[in-house]
Amino acid sequence: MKTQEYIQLEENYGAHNYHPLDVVITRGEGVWVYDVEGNRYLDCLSAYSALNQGHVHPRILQALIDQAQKVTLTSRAFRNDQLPLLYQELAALTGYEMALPMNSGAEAVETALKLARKWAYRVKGVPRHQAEIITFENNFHGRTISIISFSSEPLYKDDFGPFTPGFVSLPYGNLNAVKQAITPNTAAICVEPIQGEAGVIVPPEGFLRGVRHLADERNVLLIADEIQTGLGRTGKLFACDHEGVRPDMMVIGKALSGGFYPVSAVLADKKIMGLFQPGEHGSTFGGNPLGAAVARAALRVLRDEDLIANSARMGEYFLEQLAEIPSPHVKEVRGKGLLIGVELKPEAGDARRFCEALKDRGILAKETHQHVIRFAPPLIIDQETIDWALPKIREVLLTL
Ligand code: IF1
Repeated sequence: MKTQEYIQLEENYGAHNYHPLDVVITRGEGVWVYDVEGNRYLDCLSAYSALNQGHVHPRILQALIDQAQKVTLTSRAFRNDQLPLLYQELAALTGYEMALPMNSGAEAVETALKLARKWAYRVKGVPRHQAEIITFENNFHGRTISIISFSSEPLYKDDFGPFTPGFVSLPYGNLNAVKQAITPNTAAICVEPIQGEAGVIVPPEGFLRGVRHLADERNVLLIADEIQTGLGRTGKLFACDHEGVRPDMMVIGKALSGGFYPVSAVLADKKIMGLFQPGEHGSTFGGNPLGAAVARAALRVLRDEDLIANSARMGEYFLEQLAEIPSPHVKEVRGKGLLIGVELKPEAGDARRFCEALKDRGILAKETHQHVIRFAPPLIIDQETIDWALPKIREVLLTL
């Protein structure tokens, strides 16, 4: 079948909850993907940072195959021989004493919010069901009704009320607003260390440290959503590491499985994670041996191939080169590591047309919020590949 035939099927039978580029991918390998007509594209989205290790990484694929031939799912009613090892390896890698495994990022965020509320009632002494959680405008933490209840994006929220109460939304990066908003009922502050979906918004230097200090001072938990920014994406293991901040709860997902299988987790020390009692929380697939084996391999690849350092090096180079393009359309180039946003001036029109032009030149990137083109290739990318892409990106930014 040809591209248009696949598109027609998708349009006829699939919900239209996305507006994808008209490229039908049939194969992926490393930083490259191939469409049904055999065209090759550089993947500059990495499935929103789930593919830090690149497409179909052979070591993770082998771990998937090996485990799939043994046992894939035991439920948590019984135990399996992969989850304990993932726990141990996550603790060794991140320094958190415990983990709770889920599947999607949203499920892990919901888990963290539930745990923060429980901590508020059982430890801090907040009156039951009056816990408040501080979040930030233009956040993105997932698509569940509780999470979109504190979204500031009408598109994600407006038709889906009534909303879950107990959330306070503040201007991102505004430390004084946080200071003013904390009350005796504040359980936690939930923050993306860099706002990915909002357009790769990097907060002012010191913001995360300031939030950490306020949380300590006012007996409030700090939850960092590193589902997109974590596991090497910004040139450090976690984006919080750029400011030396250690959240009370770290939420991870996406690249935790190298794009092979939905695996997410909440990381915390025992004094917080130990609050969960048997039966209070869970999920059918959460902690399954197949996902655990895949996640173990994905973390091994991150370490063994030194992808965090490569992300820092290649990200610095890529951002520097993009910033030097004298495009009349570009307002700002920003980011950390290989999480880069090119913000266009409003008069440049919709960033989508730039992404369409990039696609025609063999580069797949995604616009976010109309004016920002996100460049987030797999962390395995090398300078030669970046140098292959730059003239094409330059041509689009200079000639459109
Ligand atoms: C979509 C956005 C990115 C995330 C952070 C939690 C989640 C995500 C920081 C939830 C997921 C994905 C979801 C996907 C597109 C993509 C996205 F555009 F939606 F916002 F990356 F920026 N925290 N982000 O980025 O994880 O439940 O999806 O596993 O929903 O369109 P999930």
